[in-house]
Amino acid sequence: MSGETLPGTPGADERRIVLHVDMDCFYASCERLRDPELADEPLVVGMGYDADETHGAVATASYEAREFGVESAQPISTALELLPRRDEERLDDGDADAGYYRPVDLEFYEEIADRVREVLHDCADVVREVSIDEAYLDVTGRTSWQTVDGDSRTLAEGFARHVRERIDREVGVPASVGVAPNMSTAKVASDHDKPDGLVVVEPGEVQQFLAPLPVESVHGVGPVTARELGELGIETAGDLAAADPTELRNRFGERGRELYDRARGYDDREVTPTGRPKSLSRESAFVEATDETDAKREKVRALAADVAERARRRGAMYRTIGVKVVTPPFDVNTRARSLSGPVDDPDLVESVALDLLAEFADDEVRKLGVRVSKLSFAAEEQASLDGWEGSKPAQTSEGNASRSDDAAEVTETTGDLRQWLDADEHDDAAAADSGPGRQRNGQASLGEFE
Ligand code: TTP
Ligand code: MG
Repeated sequence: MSGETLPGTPGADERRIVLHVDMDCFYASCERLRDPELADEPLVVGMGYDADETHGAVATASYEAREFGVESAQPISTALELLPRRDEERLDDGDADAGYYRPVDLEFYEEIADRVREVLHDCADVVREVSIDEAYLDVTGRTSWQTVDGDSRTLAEGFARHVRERIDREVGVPASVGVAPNMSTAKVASDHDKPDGLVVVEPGEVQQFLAPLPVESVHGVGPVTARELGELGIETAGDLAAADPTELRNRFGERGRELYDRARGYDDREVTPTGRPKSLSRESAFVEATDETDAKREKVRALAADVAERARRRGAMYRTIGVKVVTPPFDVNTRARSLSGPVDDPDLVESVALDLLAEFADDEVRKLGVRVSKLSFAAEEQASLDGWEGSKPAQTSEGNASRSDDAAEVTETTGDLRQWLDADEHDDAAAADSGPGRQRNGQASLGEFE
């Protein structure tokens, strides 16, 4: 089937089913996963924070801690004034007005995020990951806007509930999900009833849903824009939808028009899959520099197996295998070997990496890394035969860096990450959608969030 849209069919977007999944207080939920004692407690996760100290800033706070006024990007010292730190040494410290504080452990959160991604990819044909805890799914081919007899709820709602439950069951962290016929409305919907929310906006209800919401709810409107809009008497999404688009464009440029469209619930962006990495790498440091051959070889073996496994999971073949060897004080040596054609061969990754390591057999080593590059990907899944799917452009492009892969790069990495990443050939195409303030390693930077 060609799957073409019939001529004159209004708004193909009306039929689309887009899910936006955003994990609830994500870093805090990860901390709770490994320490169930933190469940239901006020919990603050601090960036640049060390146990018992007062420096750093809030990365996130559990919903219980938010009740005290603690919020992202606040200095830890301010959070401590609002919510004193619980004395965890004292077993009887049952002070209801005290909270737990934990430092950010991005490596662990990335592992959890990877497991969530696996569920999402299993649930949808197209997944666009936009940050460590957020993704859009196009599930048009998997469910429908229809209702079943005797139930006013759509099949899409049941599907979204199933996605949320799978994340909870298989990973153990809570998510909020928004369902709508387009991306920007799905995003607003996922945020509408956090935490543990499920908000479904059916095609005929988009404008009605958006209209009463404060204008800050429109995706892309931060506090600064909201203030400027307020000066024009625009307080709600409905006000924005009713405003004069020419005036908005004069005041805010092209963005004004875009925000106007979003407030009206018009957004024809396709959910495009997160781009592909150009290389995959993993590295790991020794606790202390070592010249022991066995220790070095053992680490390289583990890294090689890990990288090869990730490549296989992503359907990637590689033509170049490389190692990175960091010797004291901080000398970074990279060596690589190219093959005659692309392979998916974990044994070869190991043997080539060990071979390249041999040059450093007598050297003291601080850190080791393994990388596969010159990646190519097997053909994409065939378009499904249900007609609508087939109308989408084939997704066969290669070469965009993905946030998820950047994130994955970080997983086993400490210290001089940049050098290895810089050596990797990433492009930034996918990063443009990652939202303000999100650095490409999945950790948000402070002060940049609108
Ligand atoms: P968010 O999804 O914005 O926040 P959240 O998941 O903590 O809470 P919510 O339930 O409202 O979605 O960001 C995801 C993670 O990114 C968050 O857990 C920690 C990190 N982050 C920062 O490090 N700094 C910040 O300023 C923000 C907003 C987030
Ligand atoms: Mg979140």
